[in-house]
Amino acid sequence: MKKAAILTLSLVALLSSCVNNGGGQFSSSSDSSFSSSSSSSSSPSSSISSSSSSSSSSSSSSSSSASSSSSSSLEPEYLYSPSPEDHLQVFALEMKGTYGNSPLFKYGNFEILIDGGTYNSSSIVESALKEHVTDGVLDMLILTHPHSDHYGGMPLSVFNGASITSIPTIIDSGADEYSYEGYITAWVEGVRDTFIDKGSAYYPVQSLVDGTYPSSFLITKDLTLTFLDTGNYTPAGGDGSAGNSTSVACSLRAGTFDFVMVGDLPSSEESDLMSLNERSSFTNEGDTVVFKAAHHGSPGANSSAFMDYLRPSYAWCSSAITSQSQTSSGPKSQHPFLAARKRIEALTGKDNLYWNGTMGTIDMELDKDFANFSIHGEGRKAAVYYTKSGTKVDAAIEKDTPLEETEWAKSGA
Ligand SMILES: [Ca+2]
Repeated sequence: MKKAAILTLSLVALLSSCVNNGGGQFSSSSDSSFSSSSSSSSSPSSSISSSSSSSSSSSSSSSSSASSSSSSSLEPEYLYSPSPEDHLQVFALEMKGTYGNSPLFKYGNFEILIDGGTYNSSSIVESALKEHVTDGVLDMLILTHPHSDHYGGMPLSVFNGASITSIPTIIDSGADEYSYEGYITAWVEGVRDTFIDKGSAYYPVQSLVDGTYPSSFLITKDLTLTFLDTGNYTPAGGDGSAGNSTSVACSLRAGTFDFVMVGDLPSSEESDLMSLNERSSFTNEGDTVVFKAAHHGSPGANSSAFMDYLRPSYAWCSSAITSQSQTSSGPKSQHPFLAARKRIEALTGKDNLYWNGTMGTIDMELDKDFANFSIHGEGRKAAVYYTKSGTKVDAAIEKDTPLEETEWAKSGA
């Protein structure tokens, strides 16, 4: 019941938020229970679109004042109108405490945050939002799955502290329930419901891959966010106890670059993703794939088969160095584990795998023509570590260093 209320609200919210953005509305690719009780009089168009061609479909609502645009011959409407100098920046935020994951994408005034790391990382997330979301509108917020190293660093206070006044689109794995109460209070009731009440459109990811809504969000003509079916998403309003397996998988295409992220998806579910999605459904032959290592570089993810399927040219790992990560003989093995690194590097090469444990926040950037790609670290601030001989490793020296060239990796960790 609550689910239905939220979804109905969401529909209205999406329509109003799109109007506020000056962008389009959505086109439903099939009749849906989600949209049935809506009273909207707006006509459907296409700021999100199905990845399988045909866009302008009909709505189940009986729109009385169908106006302007719903012919398939028209240009699709995009969520964002870019300025000439806009270019893509990706900030893989430095994390504190174990694990943690939080990339922030920024294209002009359009931002997407995916997860927020652990509670310890909240000040980093808040600072990043303050610095980069200058219009107060965080355009999309995605929580990949209901684990605290993903939602813990982005409680409501973080968004309030960063003066985020609206989040037009929220997407998560679909869980309303989880055994850990913190998920309900911090995420479901804390962030999600609060912003839905303020007008956010909310999509459980299952509704983006089962035909209820289109699977792609058209941000600009060069920027598209596509959600990939894994066959393992939590039904809307369900229990998220399957955890990592329910992780949201998506790919952000920017020109000929594709940023692929699958949360903490384990290898068996990577296989499910491969069987359900042709690689060509989200990336073109010859595109450059940039991969966020699955599950912080866990050996139980990032399978060789998945790497062969994705064929990444670059990858980054998101996890933190902690005080527990040292032994008297130097760094000890932790995420990202060597077995996973080797499987990723079989495709990227050793020089193109990066880790924000040693680099701090990783800044990735494409120029405005989507031609030149660069990766730099801002420098590790959250942690210190020592070599086997007890020498403190200077953060500044390793800020741009690929993972296998760091003192950490050279120690055998
Ligand atoms: Ca914005």
